[in-house]
Amino acid sequence: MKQSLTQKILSAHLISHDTLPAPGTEIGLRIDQTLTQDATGTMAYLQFESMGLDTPKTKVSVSYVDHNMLQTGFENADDHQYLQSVAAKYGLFFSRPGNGICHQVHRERFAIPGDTLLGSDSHTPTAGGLGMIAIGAGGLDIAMALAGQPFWTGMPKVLGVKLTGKLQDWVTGKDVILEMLRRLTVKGGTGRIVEYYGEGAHSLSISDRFTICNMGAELGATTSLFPSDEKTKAFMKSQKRSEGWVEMKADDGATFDEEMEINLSELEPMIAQPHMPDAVVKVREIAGMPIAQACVGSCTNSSYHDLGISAYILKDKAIHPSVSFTLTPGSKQVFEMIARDSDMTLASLITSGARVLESACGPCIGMGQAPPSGAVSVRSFNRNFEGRSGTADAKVYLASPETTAASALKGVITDPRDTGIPYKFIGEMDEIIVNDDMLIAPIENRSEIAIIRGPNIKPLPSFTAMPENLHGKVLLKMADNITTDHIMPAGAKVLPLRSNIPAISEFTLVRVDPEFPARAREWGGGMIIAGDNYGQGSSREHAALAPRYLGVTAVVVKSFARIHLANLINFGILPATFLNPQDYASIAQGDELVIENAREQIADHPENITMLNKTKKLTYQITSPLTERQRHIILAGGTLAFAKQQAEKIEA
Ligand code: MIC
Ligand code: SF4
Repeated sequence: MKQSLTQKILSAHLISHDTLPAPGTEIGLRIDQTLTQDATGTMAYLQFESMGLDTPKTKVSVSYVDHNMLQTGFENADDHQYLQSVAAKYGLFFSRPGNGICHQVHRERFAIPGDTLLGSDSHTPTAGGLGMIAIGAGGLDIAMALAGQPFWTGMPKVLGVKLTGKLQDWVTGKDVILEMLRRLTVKGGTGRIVEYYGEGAHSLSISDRFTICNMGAELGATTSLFPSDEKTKAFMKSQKRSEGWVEMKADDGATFDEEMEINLSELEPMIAQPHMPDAVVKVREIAGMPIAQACVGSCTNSSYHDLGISAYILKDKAIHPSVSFTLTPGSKQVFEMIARDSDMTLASLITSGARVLESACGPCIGMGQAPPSGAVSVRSFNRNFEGRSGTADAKVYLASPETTAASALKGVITDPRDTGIPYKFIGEMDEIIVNDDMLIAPIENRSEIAIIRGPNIKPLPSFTAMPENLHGKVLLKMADNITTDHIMPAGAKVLPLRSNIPAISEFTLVRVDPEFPARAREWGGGMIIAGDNYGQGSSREHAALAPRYLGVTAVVVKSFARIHLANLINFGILPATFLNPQDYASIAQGDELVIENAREQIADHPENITMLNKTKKLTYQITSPLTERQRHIILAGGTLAFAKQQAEKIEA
């Protein structure tokens, strides 16, 4: 049978079945590599530690530090020390602060075509640009993969995207993924792996491929990937990793579950408007809008190409007086290359007045560089959720580095084709300085290594099993597209508390309702109601862990985003959707809800659970998308509790 590339890699890693089952069936995959970043890593390793193993079972596992880098107090630095000592103790690679953003460094130094990667960050699919199946997940799933457990997920549909034609000058991979978002929306990729193929796919530069796969996360896709071809080979050669290259592609004539086509020749520069990555229009439709800030960087667009083209646009010119322009090299490697190349890229950026930041997530996650009140900020990033920039009423637009730099130059949103600057192709460098001094490799003899736990590292909370009856009030009712940035905000104030659940839980849902944590405490926990695509965005398991800590027992919505759904199950919160979506309208905050014989209902018929609204005297049917395995997890009170139960059974 002719296979897609996705099917080839999935079948080679399938543990749960002999052959790939129908879409939707739960599958277990063998994981070759894992990555964590500091904001999710501390929890992942606290959980890994609690499993009592001494070495990871994966081929390669890397712990990065890139999110929590402001260090305005001891918290960030405590986390870094903890992570470095855990990596040393258990034999993981440790990427030191300053080495770069996890997804940029991982593609440079570790990604391998045909392998699987699981990362505790939703943009892990970036590595798909190299022909790898790379999936984002919660920290606990990473801990389980480190322990040699399979990664469980629904068998995705494969969406084949045939790319034809060739990009015009000034049009980029970012414009391709923005077009995908315009067509499919932030829900369009749910339950799917997006596989790009065709002549157009091979014509795209390697950095364009990474950008497209990175922002496939915004489509809600499980992951995205490109074939591994001559350009992949050249990239790996430049990284001195030629031995890892293999050609990988779909068989000629392979069919996909779903198909679509994009003619690259017809694309123009695109831009996503506030506050969703799918609110996409052509740049020319809104050109002329004054801006106060422009930022090039983030794991989407901080490659050598992205900085090089920004420098070229700004060469010998000053940034517009009303604009603050920040620029982040995605890794130490990129930083060094712009400092040493023959175009004097870094020097011309400094001349133009760019504010060059250290290699980290920075403004993308609200760690500094908040824009002025009500201002427009154009960013080459991947997310523009309300308030994420650190300024509640800022208006963030997402575009290519080309559009971002052109706008910084002109002071207004500008199509790069309208600057009058002649086009110049800037690719990745063939000759790269490869220096892994900031990557600490695992050592053999680790028994004497002690783990360092500063005061910011708090023990994991433990949770009890699901009670017989679930009974509680509706703590909050929300609309569609609630993001994990709503549920558990990031930014300079909250991010440092990622390894301190009691402290961070005080920020749960405050973006939607500042009274939420107090109410949850006063009412002794309760339930959450929301609309479609609940929990889209980040992989942060704190968006499940903190509500659980505050006593949330069930989340009933119209539909879920994939990673958040898995995180809820991992922490023993019952996730469910309305069998009759109209029922959503009849529930209000404060209503008293009861699921009688919850344990029995979940064990016997999770697809049809009866829930009573005692306040309105109504009965609802809700459905929980639980597999057999997940039912046991929910009943036990979460994945860790379940794993413990299993271990006790084996001992007994
Ligand atoms: C993000 O972009 O939202 C983050 C911060 O990288 C998150 C992870 C986190 O919340 O720590 C992600 O995308 O998973
Ligand atoms: Fe970091 Fe932003 Fe990428 Fe998340 S999206 S990993 S915060 S750069």
